[in-house]
Parts: sequence; C-alpha cells; structure tokens
Amino acid sequence: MKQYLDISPEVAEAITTGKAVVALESTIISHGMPYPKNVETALRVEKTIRDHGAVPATIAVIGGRLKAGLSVDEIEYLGKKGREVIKASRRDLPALVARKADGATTVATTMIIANMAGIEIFATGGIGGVHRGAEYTMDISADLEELAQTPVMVVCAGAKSILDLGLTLEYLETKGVPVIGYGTDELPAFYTRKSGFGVDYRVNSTEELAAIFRAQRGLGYRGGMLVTNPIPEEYSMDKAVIDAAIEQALDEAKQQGIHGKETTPFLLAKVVELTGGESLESNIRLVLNNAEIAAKTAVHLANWAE
Ligand code: PSU
Ligand code: MN
Repeated sequence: MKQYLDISPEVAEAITTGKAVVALESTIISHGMPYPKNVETALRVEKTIRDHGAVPATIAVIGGRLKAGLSVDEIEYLGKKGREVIKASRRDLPALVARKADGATTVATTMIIANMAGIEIFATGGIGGVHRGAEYTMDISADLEELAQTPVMVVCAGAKSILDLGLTLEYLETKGVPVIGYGTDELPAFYTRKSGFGVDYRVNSTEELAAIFRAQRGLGYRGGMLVTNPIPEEYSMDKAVIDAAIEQALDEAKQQGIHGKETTPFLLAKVVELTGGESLESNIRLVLNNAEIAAKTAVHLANWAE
C-alpha cells in the first residue's frame, strides 16, 4: 500500500526521527472555504503548528499519488481548483489512484493516509456525521466509520448542526469511539461552544489527551479518538443567527434535491453565503485553535516515555 504514498522530505525526516507531526485535511481547502482565503488559511494553520513545535503534513491526492506533506504550490493548486477537485472519501481512493487523478481528502481519507505515513494526530474544523433525516436517507458520513477503525486522534470543533448531533454521538458510542471535550463537558457545535449534548470525558490538558491516546494504543484498540475543542468565546457566533442560516440551507438543499456527497459542501457553502463573512472568520479562528491543541498534543506524543 505504501507504493502509492509520497511523504514530503520534511515530514519523512520528522517521522523517522520521532518529531511531532500533525496531519491536516484538504477538503477544507477545496470545498470548505472560498479562494484565496482557503489557501491563506491553510498556510496559517501550517504556521501555527510549526509555532507550537510540530511539523504540519497537509494531505491530498495529486496525480493519483497519496501525499503526506504538500508544497505551497500544491496547496495553491488545490485551493484555486476549489470545488472542481474531487472530494475524496474512503470509497474514492482506489479510482483516483488508478486514474492518476487529484482528490481533496476528507476527514476519513486524511486519517487513512496519515496512518499509512505513521502520523497519529490530525487537526481540522468539523467532522462529517449523521445527517438530519438519516433515518430515511441513511446519509451517514464515512468519517464516523473511519474513526471506528483507524488509530488517529482527530481534533475538531465538534460538528455543525447541519447534522443530527445526538445521532452522531450515538453512532460514535456504538462504534466505541471516545469523544473528549477539551475544557468542556458539552459537545461544541462548531460555530458555537455548546450543543446541549454531553461528551464522554472532559479533559483539561494536552498531556492527558496524549495519555488517553497512548492508553488506547496500549489496549490494542484499532479505532481513533475524537477531541472536540470549542471555538474561542470571542469568535463564537450568535446561536439564533447560525441556526436560522442552517435551517434555510437545509430547506434549499431539499428543494434542489441535493444528495450524496454534494450535501455537506452545499450546506457549508450556503451557510457561508447566508451569514456573510462572519461565519468564515469564525471557521478560520476555530481551525487555528484546533491546530494549536493538536500541535501541543503531538509534542507530548513524540516525547512519550512508557
Ligand atoms: N464539516 C465541516 N467542514 C468541512 C467538512 C465537514 O464543518 O470541511 C468536510 C470534511 O472534509 C469532512 C467532510 O470530512 O466534509 C464530510 O463529508 P461527508 O459528509 O460527505 O462525509
Ligand atoms: Mn454523506
């Protein structure tokens, strides 16, 4: 399987010498934000990770090669192509590799490629989950199955309420995925710090995040863990504003018959359109915040002594 993988020289050196490394996804670049903010943010996130003592490894598929660690030009290329790039979840990798095509990696595929490269931790904005109405549509993100089977810690800001957050937590419980609140007892809802749903454990230090991940490995579990880190108070949005935008986005998606892999990107873009730049700015801030926590945790993981 490693015959399809290219690790950048900097990331390869960090992995072989046991330095802290943090993986980053690329769907957030191509589908999650408009150009050029997406490229600017991707580079800022990489810088935040470096500033906290770790090496960033942005992950994507380029010309059919699975890439761990992108150059600035490659990030610019994906950012400019935007939604023309194929959004690649688990089921897409075989065809992209065989066709030598490009793909932007979701949480699921970023976990797969990070794990292949030997990277244990990954920072992003929000994960996919169980969509509202999934009891009829069966629309459940492959991200959840990946968390169940791939040993990578994912640091996010919870999930947007475009999803059914209660069902998402139930699914994760069934699959045995620990859901940690970083400094909170409540699952954050991406743009807001609260959702009304409790997490499994509240953890207040990055040392303890590393300890739980090491214990999970020691127990021989195959899956990963989900760390939910609330958006900083000063950047969080008004709940009524964001809820109204999400309801409208869901209505429009229904009217236009949006389904399958288009659903998440459609809803994300609609919410940004309806709330102007405010939600985009919040999105950027929370990703930077997650990058910081992931980098600090990666340093503890790299320095771990049994
Ligand atoms: N949720 C967000 N921002 C995102 C995504 C989800 O708040 O950018 C992206 C991530 O790449 C995630 C993917 O893995 O969408 C989930 O898509 P789907 O629901 O089709 O599995
Ligand atoms: Mn889906």
